[in-house]
Amino acid sequence: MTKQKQSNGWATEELEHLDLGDKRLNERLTKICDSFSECPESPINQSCEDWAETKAAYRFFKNENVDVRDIRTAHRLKTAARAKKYKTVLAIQDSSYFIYTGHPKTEGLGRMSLKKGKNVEKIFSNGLIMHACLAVTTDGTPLGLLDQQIFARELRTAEQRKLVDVTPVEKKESYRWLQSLKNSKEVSSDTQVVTVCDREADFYEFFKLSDEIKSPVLVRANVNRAVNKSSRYTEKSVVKLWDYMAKQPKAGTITVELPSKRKTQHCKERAARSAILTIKHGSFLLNPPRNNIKHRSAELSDLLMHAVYVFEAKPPEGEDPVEWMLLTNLSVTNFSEAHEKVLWYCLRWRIEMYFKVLKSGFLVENCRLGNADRLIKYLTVMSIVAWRLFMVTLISRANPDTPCTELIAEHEWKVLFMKVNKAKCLPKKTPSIGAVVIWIARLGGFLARKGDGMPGTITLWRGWKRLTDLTDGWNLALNGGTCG
Ligand SMILES: [Mn+2]
Repeated sequence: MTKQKQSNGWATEELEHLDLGDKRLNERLTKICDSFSECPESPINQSCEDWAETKAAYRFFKNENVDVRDIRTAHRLKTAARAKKYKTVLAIQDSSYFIYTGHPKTEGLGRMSLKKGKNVEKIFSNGLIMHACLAVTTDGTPLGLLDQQIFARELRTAEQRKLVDVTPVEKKESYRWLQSLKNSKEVSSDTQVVTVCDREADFYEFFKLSDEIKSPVLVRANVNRAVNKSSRYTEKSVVKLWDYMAKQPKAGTITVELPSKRKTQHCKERAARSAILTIKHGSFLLNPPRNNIKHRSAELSDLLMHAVYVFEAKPPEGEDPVEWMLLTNLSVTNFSEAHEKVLWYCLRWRIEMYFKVLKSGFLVENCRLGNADRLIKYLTVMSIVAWRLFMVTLISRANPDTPCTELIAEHEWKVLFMKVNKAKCLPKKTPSIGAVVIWIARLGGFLARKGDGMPGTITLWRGWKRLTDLTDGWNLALNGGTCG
């Protein structure tokens, strides 16, 4: 017999606008989300409670009538509603590769080249690209996805690669940045939505669209382009962005704590250190690229942009100086406006953490669904579950005083309290999210000693899983633990 579980209802609420065209499908997805959020790192068959449920989950991902866009829309609407409560929300875009090389039977995956170094031959892997736009408050709480695209890359021929300059942006893979910018604009109301991207989004069309649809962006500069050119063909006395910004007066300094960095293909190792950074800001005209195909048919305008240049004037010996050039079309006229942009850009890291939750935490690359369409559905669903857990982790840091009933059910915090505190009586007041998250993490092995910092997402859901086992027991033996 299947035991009836008391769900805390987050999935029911999150998917309230879901319309897959069939009530039973809606209900099935809600159930799947609940199951996955209880043991997100397990394969489908272990996440689901019994064989019938497992079969139903597989059937759901196989069902061709399920349109992932409907799932995204439901989550997007809720995300937009959450965003409405804030004056400013950051829409952080980034792409990540999901590798399914070890699954030769999976159909429809794109080949991606993962070049290992100059002298190494190209190595290809099979996989999918996820481009996501994560809404985050300016104090760092993730609100959900405002946009998501998951697709298999089409390999370009050598001929196509040569044609890059003359390909209109709509035909390039970089179009996904524009698409997400448009889609996140659609949901904004009175809230100011600022799109934040890394160097990949530093291209003229992106800034141009941002101006056109009045949806501001903050992007790290990638190209040391000539700026303030008086005409498209000016050659003489052109000034490059970095030189131009170096000449601006110093606006102030900030001290930041740099986390340690592991060695990667592109960066050397770095020990954690505290760095004093100089901030400069300035405005310039961003000129359209000379070889843009659209010059043929349209007049491309210069764009008024603002740059915030942040650099470490005196790095420790042997260390690379920290340096960021940030570009925005929001006006930056003083130190505090410049500093704010730096803080916003620092929150871009949230999307990297989010992808990490999906990959190293939820192990979504281990999923063995037989073709790309099914994997895309699965990744879409897991993305919502991952956001939920990620948010719980972070909200406990940003707003620890919120009552915990915003996140978990009454019976859950009660069981948790009794277990972790080995107590016989319950407190009269609902505990805060901050307290509850520490308790959940302690179930997951977190020691909560001085200096342990805040628990990570992975420890947290290990605790979450144990809590689910415990509340199952609680459901069976209700009416315990109340005293006068
Ligand atoms: Mn990126």
